[in-house]
Amino acid sequence: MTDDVLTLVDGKVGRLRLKRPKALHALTEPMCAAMLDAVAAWRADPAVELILLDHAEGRGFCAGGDVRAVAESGQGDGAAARAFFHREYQLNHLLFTSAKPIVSVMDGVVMGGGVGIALPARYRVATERTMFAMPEATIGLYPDVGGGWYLSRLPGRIGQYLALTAARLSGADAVAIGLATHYIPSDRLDAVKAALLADPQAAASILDDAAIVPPDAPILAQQAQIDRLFAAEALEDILAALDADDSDWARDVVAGLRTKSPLSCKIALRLLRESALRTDFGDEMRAEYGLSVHVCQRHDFLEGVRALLIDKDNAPRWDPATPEAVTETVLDTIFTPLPDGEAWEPLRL
Ligand code: QUE
Repeated sequence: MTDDVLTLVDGKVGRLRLKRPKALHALTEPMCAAMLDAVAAWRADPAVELILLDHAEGRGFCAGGDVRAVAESGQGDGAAARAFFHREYQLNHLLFTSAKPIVSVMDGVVMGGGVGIALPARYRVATERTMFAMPEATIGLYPDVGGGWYLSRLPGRIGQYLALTAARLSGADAVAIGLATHYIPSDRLDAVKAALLADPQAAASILDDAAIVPPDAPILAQQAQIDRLFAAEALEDILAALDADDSDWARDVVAGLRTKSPLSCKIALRLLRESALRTDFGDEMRAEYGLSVHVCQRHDFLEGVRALLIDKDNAPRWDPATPEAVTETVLDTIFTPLPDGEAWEPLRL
């Protein structure tokens, strides 16, 4: 049981409301378990016609997972870290496969674990406050929670760009590349939610009517450069292309990219290559769980959480320290599927 998320039925709408404002609604294992139980129950309940996912108070939407707790476990036997990822990915998968329409309200910060619960929704509402990112390479993780699936399906090389640089997108950017379906000013959200509760069957038209044409999306102005400079399969070649480009944009991007974990970046590139070929989201979650089991006990993740979130010195000492030092052998180990009995499995319904 947890007070950090509200799960309730309001009329014909099942509501999931993140309520952990002191941690920007970052997901804990009990929060994932509570949402999983609720969505599983609503699945078989004809009285629930729509699922509405938002944050209940304070700034939103969701900063990710409780990576401090995950890293603490990773320093020991890793059992709690594995339990967290297993449950979180079951939630991601149950939302993804939900036959009932879901509305996610991506108002405010939407990072990492927040992306994993927002993007499975059929209707994904961005606002002028949306700040979307997959920043895991900053802390020695990689874009999980279905990140391989979503990022590998974005236009051109935008997915690789987002995964490697942790670039932040605006709400307008999110709509422009299909991550969000509607752009609705945040001052209309209360009225939109009230309308959804009153007539959930009309969700599509309620959202269409409330949406406005988004402002210009900066990502579209950058896309040609992204597609060209992130075209290579190898991290070393992407860095070389950025170094050889004399635009201010490329200089800024490569400076940021060089602060990320080289191991995380190489995991991300290989994951996106493999995920693009998958046809089943369950296969994605099984593959990512295998990666997470390996990565959550490795140096870079423990060091990244220390440097960015605990000591906040923002000076992680990555190991391997350079892209060249990340061998195919170490990647092969990390990408080795888990044996039967340890592998991820969807919630049995
Ligand atoms: C990269 C990340 C995360 C991050 C910062 C990064 C992440 C995450 C959080 C986070 C932020 C605030 C909290 C919290 C967690 O920050 O995944 O509990 O209160 O969850 O650079 O991947």
